[in-house]
Formats: sequence, structure tokens, C-alpha cells
Amino acid sequence: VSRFQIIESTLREGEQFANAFFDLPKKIEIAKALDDFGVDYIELTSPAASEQSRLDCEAICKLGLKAKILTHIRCHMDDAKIAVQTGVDGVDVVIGTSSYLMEHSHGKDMTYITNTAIEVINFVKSHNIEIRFSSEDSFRSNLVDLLSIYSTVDKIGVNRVGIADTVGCANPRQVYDLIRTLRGVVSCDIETHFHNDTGCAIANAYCALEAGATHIDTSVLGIGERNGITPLGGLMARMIVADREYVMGKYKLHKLKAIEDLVAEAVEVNIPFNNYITGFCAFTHKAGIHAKAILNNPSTYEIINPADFGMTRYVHFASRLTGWNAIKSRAAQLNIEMTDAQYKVCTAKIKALADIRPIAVDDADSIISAFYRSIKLGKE
Ligand code: HCA
Ligand code: CU
Repeated sequence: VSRFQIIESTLREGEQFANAFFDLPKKIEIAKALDDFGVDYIELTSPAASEQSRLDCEAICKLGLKAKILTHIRCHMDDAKIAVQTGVDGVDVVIGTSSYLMEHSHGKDMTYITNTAIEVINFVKSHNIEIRFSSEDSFRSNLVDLLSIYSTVDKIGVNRVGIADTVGCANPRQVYDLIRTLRGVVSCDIETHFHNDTGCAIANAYCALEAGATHIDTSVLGIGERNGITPLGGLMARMIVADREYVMGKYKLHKLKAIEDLVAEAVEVNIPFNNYITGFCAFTHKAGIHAKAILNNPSTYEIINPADFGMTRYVHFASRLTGWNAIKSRAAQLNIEMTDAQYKVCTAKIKALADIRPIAVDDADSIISAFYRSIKLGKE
């Protein structure tokens, strides 16, 4: 699982998030930030969605970013004709193949879908830009149908086929099995797209890569339809543990926080407290046992080095769970030095107060300072 590419869909899937409204200046700001971060592709809303969506797509194509620009369309010639005129580097085509969508959404059968796919793919290819063909709701589609259409489009020569867990129903093992099977059928790249309804979006992306997928769709903070898709930051967390050198070499990880802040502000949400990497407590260590070990060697209780992302760890000391090593470390920050025996007595005082009520950093600091003054007075 070392090589993988990111198709960053904040400006497509992310625009489908309940709170999202991006005007062109905001889209440009986000696109530039993602480009600077180093994502491989930036996917944009279909130019067929609205007049302004088309203008925005054209404007972003003209920015001259390093990332390739994609737009995302229905498998339909009307959309394809508009898409190839925008200046994009590639088109992501999608059509629903599950019985749910065939019956209740577009009402087309597999023969019709296959014929339309062939027409759209050949048309996009004739414009010398990349083409990806994907099925929507892949995990509730008939496997024989899926493999047959993917094999057909692979022979025509698409750049990628896509698997999408549109409803977030798939689990990691199902993902592994489907991608592994598909890997044996097509020779092109395999893109994957995972919704997070049951909390599997990152694990599914990882399993897809293990099984031979090459591209992962993400959005900043995971924003998208319903509760969204694989988050960019969470995927980085997963992948840096798998292959630090590749991830560090390819992406400017210290820019992650700023991109998340930018998008969070644009869609008016807070960064979740427990967010991967950037959540306020993502690198906070609290229990005395943890604090002691972390102060000795951070690898004891940290699988990710916060510094890789420009973040810092925090040893929590103002609580009933604290220990004297954490208090000693805090005292050092306050330029206070005592004996180990004295730190232990001081720590007992802090824990006693914290057993009665929640205490703030100031409370713990006051106890440390007061205790230090009293022992100095006692000595003098
Ligand atoms: C949707 C479409 C999609 C497409 C994914 C893809 C999905 O909004 O329903 O093109 O791979 O989740 O199926 O986002
Ligand atoms: Cu989606």
C-alpha cells in the first residue's frame, strides 16, 4: 500500500454537503490550497449543474495549478459535450448500476447503460483528456453486471474505473474482496469513493488500496452528502502510519490544519474535537501513566508524530488523573525546581482539589507556585 493518488472532491462531493455554498473566489482559494498541499487531482461540480458551476469550472481550469482538474458528470452525452469544453484535464463519469437506482432513479437497464457508456467514453477520449467510468452504488449492484461493464470500458481504454460506496454500506472486507476481484478483470487504474454513514470510510479506503486500488476520493473534513466521505486529514493519518516516507515526500502535511480551517469556516462548522490530527485533543495526554511515558519517549503513546503535521503535543496536568512527572514537567515550564519528594506532595495537593471539582490550568499552577513559596519560606 505505498503508491496512491488523491482525487480531492471538496469542490464536488463537498459542495453536496448540507451547509456548503462556495462562490468563485472561495472555490479558487480552496483549489489553490489543495494544490499547494499536493493533491493529485481536484474534482469539480458538473458544469451541467448550473451556469455558475460551468463558469467556475472554466475559471479554475485557467489557474494553471499543478493538480489535474476533473469534472464529474452523469453518463450522458448532453453533460459530456459541456464538460469537454471547460478546459478540464479529465472527466469522471458516473451512472447508477444498483437495482435501487436502475428502478427508482434513472430507470435504465444494463444494455442501455453499457451503450451510453461506450458512446460517452469514446466522445471524451476523442478530446484527448482523461476519462474515468464509475458505477454509483457499486456495493448493491449485481457483481456480474459490474465486472462485465468494467471489462468492456477497460477494453475501450479508460484511464480509470471507479467503485463508489454511495450509501456507506460497505465494510472493509467487502471492499477488499470487490477491489481484488476487479483488479483481476481490468488493467486500468481503480478509483474508489467511500461514504461514511457507518464510520468505515477511511478503513474502506485503506482496504481498497491493499486490494489494488490506485486512487482515493477525499474531501476536506469529509464533507459531502449526508455525513460525507473519506476525510483528507483522516486518510493522511492512516497513510502516514502505513508509509511515512511516501506521504511526507508527497504532501505538505503542515498545511492540513489551515486547509481544514479554511473549509470549516466556509461551510460554517467547527473542527470536531476528536478530529484526526487537528482535533483539539488529538495529541493531548492526560493520565499520569501516559504523561510519564510520553515525557520519556513520545512513541510510547503516539503513533503519529504531531510535528509531521506542524502540530504540538500537550501533556494535560490539571486533573485528578495526573501524576508527579506531569507536574514536574509543568513546574519546569514555570521555572520552578523541587525535589522528587516535593513534587509528589505537591501533586497530591493538586489531585485532592481535582477530586472535588474540575480544575483549570491556573488552579494547578497556583498550587504549584504556592507550594514552592511555602517550601522556600520553610527553608529560610
Ligand atoms: C453521488 C455520486 C457519487 C459519485 C461517486 C463517484 C457517489 O453524489 O451520488 O463518482 O465515484 O457517492 O456515488 O458521489
Ligand atoms: Cu459520493
